[in-house]
Amino acid sequence: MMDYIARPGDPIRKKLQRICRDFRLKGEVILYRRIPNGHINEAYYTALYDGKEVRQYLVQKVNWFVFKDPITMMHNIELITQHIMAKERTLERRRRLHFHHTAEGNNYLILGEGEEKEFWRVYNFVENSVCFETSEGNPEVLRESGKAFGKFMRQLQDFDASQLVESISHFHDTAFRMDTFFGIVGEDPVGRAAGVVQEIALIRENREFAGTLCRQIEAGELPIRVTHNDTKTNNILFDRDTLDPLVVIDLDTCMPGLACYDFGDTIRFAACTAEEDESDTEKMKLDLGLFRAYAEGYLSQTADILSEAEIESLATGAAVITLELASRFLGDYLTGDKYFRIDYPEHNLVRARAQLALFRDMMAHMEEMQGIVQELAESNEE
Ligand code: GN1
Ligand code: MG
Repeated sequence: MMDYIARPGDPIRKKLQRICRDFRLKGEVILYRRIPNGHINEAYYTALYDGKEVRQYLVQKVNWFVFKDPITMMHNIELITQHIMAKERTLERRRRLHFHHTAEGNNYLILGEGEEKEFWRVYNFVENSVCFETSEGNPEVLRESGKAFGKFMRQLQDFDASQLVESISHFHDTAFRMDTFFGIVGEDPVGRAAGVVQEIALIRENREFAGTLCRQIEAGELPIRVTHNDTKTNNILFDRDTLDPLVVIDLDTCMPGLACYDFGDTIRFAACTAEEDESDTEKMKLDLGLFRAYAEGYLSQTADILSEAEIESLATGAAVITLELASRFLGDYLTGDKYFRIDYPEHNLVRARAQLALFRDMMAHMEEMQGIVQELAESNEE
């Protein structure tokens, strides 16, 4: 990763300096670095020096196209972080998310006007931490991630969900996502549908299955909880030396949802044999050893609070969310790549194909996944 020694005339440095000043942070920007993780927002590690001390921050531009009402979203985040803090009063600084405030008392800053408007926020940079873009085949990473996301949901058990406004409506409403996807296919706005007939057909064949969890919500079988909704392993910061999970980050989509989507999204992202955007779909498989490790960690924190139906839904959640994301990536490809940041022209298509390959493999191993979850849930009861 590149460090940029911040030079006085550099426009990014200038902007970061201005933002830091508005957040009442002392010192000059001496170093910054673009953080490459995430497909939506834009983040910079930023170091300030005030003549005595170097202080480090995370300065982030929120994607206004994706988050239509970021002020309300920041209010959600404030409530959530306060709730966690109130429970864990002795939490050391590295284990917390702390957002800075402007002189007006806002945890955000709006720069520019009209089409040029930008939404910025600043929070603490967690020193000596790492996040994982894949599990690197290491079951410990999965086990610890399971504990961290399980604990996160546990901490929000008694949080009044009615206080939260959905930052993106229908975010994990898979039936709605399917309707949206087939709407895009019908319109075919940039003329790409003819090139992805097989992928569309595979999603169509599984459209009924995709609605499974939505039907269970409607039937009152699955409770709505406050969930994270974006549980990739890169949304946990780990201690670089001990691999102890320090803090769950990226709370932008924290809102009412299903436990099994949170469970399933880490499985999708990290309990597999290749990265989210692997171009060789043969390499994209579910790894049942990693699945077990995550389920162990997750259930160690949640087995006593999840209902039987929720426990049964965990493996289904992995397959449903993988199919849902495949439809989102492919939908974005068919729309001309407006939502997810891409590194090359067919990136969203490659991502969609990788997710579809993983989905198929998950369906082929559904019974094994379910068996592992049941076995672990029972052993947690003992
Ligand atoms: C996006 O921004 P990032 O990378 O944490 C997306 C998630 C997807 C994920 C796929 C707000 O998350 O829903 O699962 O990409 N976030 C939003 O990697 O759409
Ligand atoms: Mg993220």
